[in-house]
Amino acid sequence: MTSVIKKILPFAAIMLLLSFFGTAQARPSTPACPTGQTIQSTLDTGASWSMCWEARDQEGVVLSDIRYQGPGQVQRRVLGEMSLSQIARNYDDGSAAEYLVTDQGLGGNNFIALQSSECSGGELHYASGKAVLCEIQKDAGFIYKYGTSVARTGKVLELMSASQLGSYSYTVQWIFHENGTIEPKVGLSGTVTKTSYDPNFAWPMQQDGLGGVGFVDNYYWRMDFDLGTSAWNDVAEQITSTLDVTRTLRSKSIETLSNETARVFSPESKRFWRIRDGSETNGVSPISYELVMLNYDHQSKGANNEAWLQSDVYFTSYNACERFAVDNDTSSGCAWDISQFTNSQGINSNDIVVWNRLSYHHLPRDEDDNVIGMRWNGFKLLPRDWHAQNPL
Ligand SMILES: [Ca+2]
Ligand SMILES: [Ca+2]
Ligand SMILES: [Ca+2]
Ligand SMILES: [Ca+2]
Repeated sequence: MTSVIKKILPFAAIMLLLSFFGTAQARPSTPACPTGQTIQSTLDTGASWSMCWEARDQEGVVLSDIRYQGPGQVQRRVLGEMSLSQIARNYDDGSAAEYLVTDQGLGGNNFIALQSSECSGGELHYASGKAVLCEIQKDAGFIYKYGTSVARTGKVLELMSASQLGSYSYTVQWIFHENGTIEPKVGLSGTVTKTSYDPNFAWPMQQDGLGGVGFVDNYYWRMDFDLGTSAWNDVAEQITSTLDVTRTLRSKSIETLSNETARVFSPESKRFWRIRDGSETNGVSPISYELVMLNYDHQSKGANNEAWLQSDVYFTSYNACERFAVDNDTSSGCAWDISQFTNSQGINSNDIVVWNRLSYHHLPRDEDDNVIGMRWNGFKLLPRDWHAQNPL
């Protein structure tokens, strides 16, 4: 190596660092949130999460500019915005459908004021003077464990709000793990008010045979993935691992979703989806997040051919007025439901929004008399190749 090159190399390295920090400056290390709306949490391993939160009348607590940083790693944005965008309820007795997020709203007066005892060790956040959000770290148990001597435990960041809609209540949680996993959850509780003596629809709860009428809630989460620096270069992929005719070989295939599409989960083909960045890598592979379906046991298409119940996951091109999966405001030129949002616009290397639906059939039982034990439904967003090796 000539002495000239030896002199140039450190200079080039400094310029590279300068350009890196120059980029980092344009993209601040913590989200630029309105005053008092920032959440910044560093967990046991040094992994950290930062984001903004906002209280809306309809969706309740909405999170935005969500960024994850593994210990000693680069901080990267994961999501531009994430919300529980609708709870569509159909009673078993054929009563008119209810759209709880838009009809009643999870926020405003329907927020349940949280007690400091419910957030002990954490921090309460306020909207219009009411404590509506608990930010807290909790023990998460093992991050990994093998052999007799290798184990690591850690914490999770848990954000929790709760809403009272008539006699029913919904507790909304967002759980952020040390390893970058995000876990959105919603818990149903409250009291059963819709009752009937008709055993076709109601499960008897009183001595005279009066019972609670069953219903199906369809929860829809809206996730505006904006991976890395650019929100405009994300790619959605469907991955399947399908058995051949001999049922001895399981072959992987990856399909890029070129246009907006609605898809159905398939345990048989191990179908799942991921959003990956169009350019940023972990040094080898593109950074991405995959959708892990949980609580799929009640998933159903509904009884009335509702277009918005025919698929499980929807991939759309970002459109600001597409806020609610069903019963969306059409006055601003947007469509009414996700099946209409999904109208074949191109999404390959674009600003993508993912909508996930989970059905839950609540058939009351005697133990729901006189308060419904919490029933949780949720799923996970799991980093895939976010790091070139386990960051913890
Ligand atoms: Ca009873
Ligand atoms: Ca991107
Ligand atoms: Ca569209
Ligand atoms: Ca996006």
